[in-house]
Amino acid sequence: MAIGRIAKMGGIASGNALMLAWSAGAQAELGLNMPRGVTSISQQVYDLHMLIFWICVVIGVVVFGVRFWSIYHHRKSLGAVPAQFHESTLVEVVWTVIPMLILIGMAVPATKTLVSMYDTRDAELTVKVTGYQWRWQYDYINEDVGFLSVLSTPSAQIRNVAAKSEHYLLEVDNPLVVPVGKKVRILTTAADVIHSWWVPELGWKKDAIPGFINESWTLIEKPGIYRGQCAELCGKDHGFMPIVVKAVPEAEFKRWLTDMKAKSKPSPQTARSDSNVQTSPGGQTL
Ligand SMILES: [Cu+2]
Repeated sequence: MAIGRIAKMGGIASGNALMLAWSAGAQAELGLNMPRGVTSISQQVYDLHMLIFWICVVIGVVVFGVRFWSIYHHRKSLGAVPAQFHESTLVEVVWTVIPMLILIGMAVPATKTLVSMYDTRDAELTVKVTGYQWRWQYDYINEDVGFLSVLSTPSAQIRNVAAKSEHYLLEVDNPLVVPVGKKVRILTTAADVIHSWWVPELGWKKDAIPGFINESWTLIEKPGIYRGQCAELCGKDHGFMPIVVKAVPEAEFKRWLTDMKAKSKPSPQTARSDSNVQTSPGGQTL
């Protein structure tokens, strides 16, 4: 009796622990799930992911439920006798039609999300992102603004001779600055090997391939700093080319753009001496 009660209490306790583990807070802390993100696309991607996840959970529960029920209720000790039949048209129709309906039910929302992810029309700003070993170049198309974005974590932290900072390996000297509430088209390419531009809060990841331009877009609704990394193994310093996106109100963005234009304007003397010299992003003369 006492053992039964203890077992029951143990069951309740482990049930509660399981529920706790499943609470949203616990999930966020453990980082088990993908982030909801800060754009309408990232929310759509998250909702789609959860929808497909729960469909899979229901399929799993139903299939394993029927299986375990059948094993238990048709066990040999009860004297179960297997049915003898072959080629049941009804069974074949049922196990073809049900998965087909499930797949169509998944394909409709997935296609809708994909179509909106690829719809780069009416973008108000275009930024070209170029991957290099091991840094990113951001060019604001038609704005004459372009710069390199390089890891800014001090090497002492990397060599473990200084304490690690809060955004260790996820900080850069020049972040990509974009206005909030504006549709920004992002063209991704690379100049040496394949990289991948990935900021989880934006809801997508885009390969940066030499010779190709991949298109995507984002519309960030909340000002903030969003961090990501190169997501394609691209060489020895692959882990040292983070991405930082700074989303700011439009007025602040315009001020920043004006400052950058003023900064990037070469002085007449430099323009003259550099007129026939091309430089690589690393600064080496080509
Ligand atoms: Cu890379």
